[in-house]
Amino acid sequence: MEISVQETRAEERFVHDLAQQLRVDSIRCTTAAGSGHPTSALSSADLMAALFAWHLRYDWDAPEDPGNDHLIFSKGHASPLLYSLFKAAGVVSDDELMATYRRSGSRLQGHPTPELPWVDVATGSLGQGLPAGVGIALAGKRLDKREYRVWVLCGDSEMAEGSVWEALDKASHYALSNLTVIVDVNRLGQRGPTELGWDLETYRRRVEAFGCQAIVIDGHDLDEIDRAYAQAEAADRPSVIIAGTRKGKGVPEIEDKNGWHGKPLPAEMAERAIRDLGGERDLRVATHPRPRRTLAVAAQSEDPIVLPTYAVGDRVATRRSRSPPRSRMARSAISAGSGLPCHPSLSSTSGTPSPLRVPAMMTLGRSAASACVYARSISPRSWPSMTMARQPKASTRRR
Ligand SMILES: Cc1ncc(C[n+]2csc(CCOP(=O)(O)OP(=O)(O)O)c2C)c(N)n1
Repeated sequence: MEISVQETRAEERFVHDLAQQLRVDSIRCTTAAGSGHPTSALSSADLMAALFAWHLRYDWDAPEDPGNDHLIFSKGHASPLLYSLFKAAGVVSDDELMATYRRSGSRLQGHPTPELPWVDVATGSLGQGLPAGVGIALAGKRLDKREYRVWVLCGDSEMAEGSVWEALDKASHYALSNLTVIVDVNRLGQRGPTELGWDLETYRRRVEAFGCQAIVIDGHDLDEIDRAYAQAEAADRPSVIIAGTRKGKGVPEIEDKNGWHGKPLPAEMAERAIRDLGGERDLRVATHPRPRRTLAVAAQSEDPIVLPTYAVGDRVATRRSRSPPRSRMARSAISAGSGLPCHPSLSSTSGTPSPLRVPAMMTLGRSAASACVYARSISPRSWPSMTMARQPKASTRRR
C-alpha cells in the first residue's frame, strides 16, 4: 500500500506528540510520587513511542494471547515510561498513574512486576531482563514456533553487567532473530558518565563480536528508529539497536546533566518542563495484534510433571537435579534461585515477598527458566506453585 508524503508526516507528527506525552506523564507521575527516575524515562521516550506506534504487535484486550509480542524493560527503573505507555495504550488510567505510582500496595511499583498482566518478568536488578528475554525468544522460536517478537530495553550503564553479554552470546548461538535489544546510550549512569560514553562504534564492535546484528542510530530520530526496527525484523539473527540519546531529553534544565539520576523534578520545574513539552495530552496509541492465522499451533501437554524431591542433607549432583526434561530443569533452576528474581526494593514496597535471589542467579538458568515458563508446550497447569508463570503477549507495525 502506498503511503503519501502527507500521511507519513502526519504519522510522524503523531509519534512525536506521543513521545512528548510520554515525557510529560513520566514527569507528572514522578513529581506526584516524590520519587522515581524521570530522566531515564525521557531518553527512551522516542524509542518507545515509535515501537508502540509502528512495530509492537499486542492485543491489550488479551494479554494472555500467545501471539502477543513481549516488551521487557530491562532498565526497570524507567517504569514511569512503561506505565505512561500503558496509559497511552488505554489499560492504565491517568488517575491510577498519578495517584498510585510508587505508592505502597500499588501495582505501579517503582520497578515493574508481573502483577501487571502486560509485564512478563520483574526487572530493576540491572542485567536480568535481557537473559529473561532471551529465554522467551527461545521458547517462541525453538519450542513453540510462534511468531511473536521480544523487545528488550537496556540502559548503557547496564551494559557493564556481564549477564548482558552472556545473554547476547546465547541469543546469537540460537540465532534468535525474534529478539531485538534496544540500548539507550544516554552516556550517563547513576553516578556519572558511563565507561564508553557515546562511543557507539565500540558498542557496535562488541555486539558484532557476540554474533548479533548491530544497528547504530540516533535514538531521537523517529525515521531512523523506524528503519532500525524494520531492519531488525528482517534479520536472520538477533539485533541490538545502539541508540545514541540524551538523558533528560526535552527538558533543557536537566538534559545531559549529571546529578539528576533517580530524582523527580521539583513541582515548579516540572510545571515549566510540562509547558515546554507541549502540555498534557491524552493521545491513544493503537497497537495491532498479530493475525491469529499466522500462529503455529503448539502441542499442549496436560501430563502432570513429577518433580524430584530431596530430603534435607541428601547429596545430589547439580547435573542430575537440573537435567532434562526441560520443565524439570526450569523448575529446579527457579527453585535454586537462578530464575526470575525480583528487584530487592520490591520486598519493602510491594507487599509481596521478594525472592532476593540475585546473587545466586546464573544467566543461563534465567534464560532456560524463562524459555520453559513461556513454552506453551509445557502446560502452566503443571506448575501450580509457580506464581511467576505467565503466558505470551505483543503488538504494532506501520501498516
Ligand atoms: C544490579 C544493579 N546494580 C545497581 C543498581 C542501581 N541502579 C539503578 S539505575 C542505575 C543506573 C542505570 O544507568 P543506565 O543503565 O545507563 O540507565 P539510565 O538510567 O541512564 O537510562 C543503577 C546503577 C541496580 N538497579 N541493579
